[in-house]
Amino acid sequence: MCDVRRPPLAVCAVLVGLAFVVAALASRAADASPSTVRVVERDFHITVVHGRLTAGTVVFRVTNRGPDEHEFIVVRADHGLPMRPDGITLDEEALEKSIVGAIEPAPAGETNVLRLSLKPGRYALVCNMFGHYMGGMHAPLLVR
Ligand SMILES: [Cu+2]
Repeated sequence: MCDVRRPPLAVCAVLVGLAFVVAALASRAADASPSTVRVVERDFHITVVHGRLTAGTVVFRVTNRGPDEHEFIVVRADHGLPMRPDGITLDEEALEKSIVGAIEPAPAGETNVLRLSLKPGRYALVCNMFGHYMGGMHAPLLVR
């Protein structure tokens, strides 16, 4: 890397030092990258895999394994979730202010990405297509 006949050794030492600084900055940038939540939906279950989630940008990668279409809704759930009078689906009108993001119903085999900025709190990940929530398509999510 350094030709000792021309640049003095001190210059080499500075260059090596700079390389360490750049590497340290690069690893710090990697630490600040958004949290990723891997979600797999199927009839009628939601599987969620993630590490420790802290407030800030969270990227959801949602795959529908089908066979039915499924939607994906992220909703604040600090105080429970209200049902519609039918007792089968969540009352999305009542939840309007609590819904932080959603992916429209997607066919089996599709993967969609949803990028959200989340505050600390308890959330629920749900599919609220008719009967799907009651069928088991909900999972909790905690953001610290
Ligand atoms: Cu569904």
